[in-house]
Amino acid sequence: MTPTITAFESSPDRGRGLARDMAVRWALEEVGQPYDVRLVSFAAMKQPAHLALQPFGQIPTYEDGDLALFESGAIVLHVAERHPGLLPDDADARARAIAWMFAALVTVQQPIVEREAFILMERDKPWFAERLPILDGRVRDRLTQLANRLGDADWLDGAFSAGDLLMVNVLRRPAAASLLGDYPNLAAYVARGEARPAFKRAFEAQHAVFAAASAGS
Ligand SMILES: N[C@@H](CCC(=O)N[C@@H](CS)C(=O)NCC(=O)O)C(=O)O
Repeated sequence: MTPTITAFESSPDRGRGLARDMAVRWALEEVGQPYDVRLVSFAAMKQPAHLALQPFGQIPTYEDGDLALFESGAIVLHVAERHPGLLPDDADARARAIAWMFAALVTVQQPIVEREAFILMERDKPWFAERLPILDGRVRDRLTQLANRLGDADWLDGAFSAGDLLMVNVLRRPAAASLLGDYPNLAAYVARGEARPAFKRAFEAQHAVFAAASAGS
């Protein structure tokens, strides 16, 4: 069966490939699994039909036969477990790749998303100028630690894995990307991820939704 994922009908990122269906699209492209996309509006995401698939009223979701999944990381893991290419065969290496998936979505993404939300929601607050360097510092701590671990390797632990896919995707978020100039090996790591043909296909597919919506509006 061809799985169906959900994505924004009208993405607030204006086609920059930042919405989290990007990770799912990229994983499906990496393993060569075709997929359908159901576009949803913000209003539809909060309706019972979508909430039955995604209890928090968000995208992406993934449906394949009787299986319905939410959480981009869980979907990427599911895809990686069922197709060769995104997780090593060796059991220990596989466990380490999965650890990097968690590291990306929890340890690294958390301060990045916090900085992002702060800039978006609190820019006009009197405490903005004082607090921003604190949140910058938290992102920089993680980027420094990650840069030290990556060193001059191409990927985090041997061959490209679902851990790299999620990590690159997290580092593409503007709150991290804007600081990457100070971390040349991380900037090169993200560029390597974005140069993968599967990434490009996923990006173009997501961008096409934005382009079509813009042409129609
Ligand atoms: N942890 C979730 C986060 C999903 C998420 O934040 N989705 C955003 C788009 S990137 C969304 O649907 N936002 C709309 C909303 O929360 O109302 C995942 O990784 O799937």
